Amino acid sequence: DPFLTDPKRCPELRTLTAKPCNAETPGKGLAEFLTPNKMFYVRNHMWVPVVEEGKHELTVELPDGEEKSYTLKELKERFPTHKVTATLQCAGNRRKDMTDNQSKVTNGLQWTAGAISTAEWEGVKLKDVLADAGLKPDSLPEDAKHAQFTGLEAYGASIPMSKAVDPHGDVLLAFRMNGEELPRDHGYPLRVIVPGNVAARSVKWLRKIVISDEESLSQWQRRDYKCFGPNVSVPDWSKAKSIQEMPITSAITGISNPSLPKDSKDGKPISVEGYAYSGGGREIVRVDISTDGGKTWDQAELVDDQMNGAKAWCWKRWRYSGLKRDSGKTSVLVKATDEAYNTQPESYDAIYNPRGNLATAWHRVEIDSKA
Ligand code: MTE
Ligand code: MO
Repeated sequence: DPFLTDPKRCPELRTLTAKPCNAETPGKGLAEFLTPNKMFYVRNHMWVPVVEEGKHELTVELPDGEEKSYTLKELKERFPTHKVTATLQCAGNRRKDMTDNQSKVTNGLQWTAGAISTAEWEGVKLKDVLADAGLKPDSLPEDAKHAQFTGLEAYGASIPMSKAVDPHGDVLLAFRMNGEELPRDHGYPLRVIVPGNVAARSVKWLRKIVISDEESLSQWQRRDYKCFGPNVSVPDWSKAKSIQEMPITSAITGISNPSLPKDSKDGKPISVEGYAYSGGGREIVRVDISTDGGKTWDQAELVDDQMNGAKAWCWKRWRYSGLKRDSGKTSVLVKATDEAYNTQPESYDAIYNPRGNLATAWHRVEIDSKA
């Protein structure tokens, strides 16, 4: 049983599968800007590799076949370290919402809104290591189109070179998370962090980087993390682009009904909180809330947070206090807008896909008359 050596996990995580471990962040963890490491969602396709830090090496292979290897110690000593605050979100975050609202099967872990978390990552810049290995950003060879990453358990994925060497891209080879050593579940001793992109590209337990004219050949690059039209049930995988930058999404993570001040004739007080996130470093600029199923809208307050990085790689938490005017059963809705004025689709009708990826419709939580 290769899972026998997996680490112990925090009981507060909401476990979907134990072997491999897939567990989402509980509401308590989603309420904080930096997710505590022990409550950071875990998405493992296999077991957690057992690594001796002193023996771990990262190998970089260039298009001409030349290789260069680095020990952890060399990476830490030879390159400047940087801190980048970034949200990781699984392509399947909120998949259960798509399933429930379409009454159609989606194939994959039925995540609710907790396959997303935020941390301050510390490590060296991928672009610096690539330059040292011989890849100068101003004279990239023609066939240097993708940076492929391989983990110790054989998981793999890639990102386009433009992101890998972007001076404002903040791609890290990270060895620390929220001021602590990288936990085993999150890639100890070394992982890639690709801010703004789907978390599937942030390969854990990183052992090799290959610079290639092709994307990674792994199924996680060529199949699983792609999206198709709502009518397509048997996709031609080669026809769709792999998911990289994430689209905009938002979710309600808490609703409460303070009974003070006294309920007015206009309605019952209600407080709502949650997160909004957009990929590509696009900042969240507005969050709209409805407490009457979409008849009327108001804006939530965006919570200001401290972050490091060239762009807005993090979720924005928001909170709203208002009145629920409908006395009967209704729903609370949230939708967000980013700096490019991207917003979320109203329903899943037009974005359903059997893989259940990118479930970004307005988040809707039903509340009854007592709420
Ligand atoms: N890297 C390796 N080596 N193995 C994996 O299973 N899962 C990927 C990515 N990197 C994975 C991996 C996926 S799909 C996600 S969503 C994120 O890691 C999850 O990162 P986390 O477990 O630190 O939250
Ligand atoms: Mo994922």
